[in-house]
Amino acid sequence: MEADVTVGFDIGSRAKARCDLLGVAPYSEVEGQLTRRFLTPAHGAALTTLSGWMLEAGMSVRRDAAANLIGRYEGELSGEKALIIGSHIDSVRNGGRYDGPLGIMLGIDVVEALNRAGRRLPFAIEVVAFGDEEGSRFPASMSCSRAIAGTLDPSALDMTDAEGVSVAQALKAFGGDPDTIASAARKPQDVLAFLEAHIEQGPVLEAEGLALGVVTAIAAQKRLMVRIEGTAGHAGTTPMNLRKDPGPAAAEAILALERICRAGTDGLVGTVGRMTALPGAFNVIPGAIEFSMDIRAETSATRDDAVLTISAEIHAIAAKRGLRAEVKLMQALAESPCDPSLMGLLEAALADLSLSARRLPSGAGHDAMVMADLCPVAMLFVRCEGGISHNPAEAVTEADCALAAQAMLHFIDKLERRERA
Ligand code: HGY
Ligand code: MN
Ligand code: MN
Repeated sequence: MEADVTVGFDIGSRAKARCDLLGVAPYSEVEGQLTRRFLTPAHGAALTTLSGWMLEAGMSVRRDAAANLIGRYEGELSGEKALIIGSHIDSVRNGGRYDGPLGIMLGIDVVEALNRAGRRLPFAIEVVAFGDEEGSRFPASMSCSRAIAGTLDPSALDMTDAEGVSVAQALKAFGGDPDTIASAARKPQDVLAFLEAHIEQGPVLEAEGLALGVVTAIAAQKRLMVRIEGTAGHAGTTPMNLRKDPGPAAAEAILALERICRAGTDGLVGTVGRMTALPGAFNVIPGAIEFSMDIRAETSATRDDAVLTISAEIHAIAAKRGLRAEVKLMQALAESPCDPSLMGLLEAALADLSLSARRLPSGAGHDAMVMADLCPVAMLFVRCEGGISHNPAEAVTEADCALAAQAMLHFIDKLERRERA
């Protein structure tokens, strides 16, 4: 089937519409915005609706022990190794509708197009909705793709959310099975490749007037928690020169992080996304300040140098003020290159559509960087308005989503030819 034929439904733009449909309650925890964290009722509602769409598209559907939703479209023979197409269904707090879900919906659209054309391939296709890519509920992220890749550290199940609920407890309540989570791991011989379509979450494609891009590699990242401890005290009676206040120290530390990252190279970026003063009262000098650090660069070496430099400055700032600082590593993800031969197939697919194949790195993390431990991976970027993401203003066009679906069908054509050669 030449991929450009109409397939009986608006392939690609339907994918966008479905992301919009899942952008509101009950698929969000909060009225009027999209917050869909791992193992919440909103996550469950989304999996129920996605299951129906996967079945309609001609797939069988199952959930694994890690609460991944997996649709499977068999190849010519059953039990064939699979091309996995997928992305994450969870969101950041008050996030956008397309960061994650678009890659799942495009996968469903592509399978439905094949199914409606009665087409079977020398490989199966699986569409996967990973439940925890953002790490917006628990401190670590990527636990679902790690479970599939067989790289999940069991200690991740002990991590707790702000209410003290552990991943294991939440998983059990959700219908997953922490005790058999190792069963979610796929064998490398059962997986042909992983393809993730995702919004770029950056400004490059839009600035160059391009709808789609081919990802070369995904940046290395580290997540750390910093705690600076002083002495809690009365805000009214404690003279300024007698305070052990961690607040100004945290401010100095965050300015140091900004200075070090601004001066960096290799795409170095640093972010403090979460900060808490404890005990957190108007009239109490904080006893401690806790804040998160998200440090990324195109290579782990640059990332690690920056983490060491920033941590040393934090300890020096604390010492100068007679305070105590702790910097705790929560998660490390190494940079992850995409597979050159799959990138070539993606570029050829874009050429079929008379689209230039802009190669670009991803500063954002993706499940693809974890799946790369299991199989060769490829990522297709879709232009997003203003490069805005992790923000309700995140936007894509129907036309670009339709082009992405066509590119994925052409990619599959080429993968089929390669597998039959
Ligand atoms: O943080 C990231 O880069 C991704 O959105 N989880
Ligand atoms: Mn994402
Ligand atoms: Mn994201």
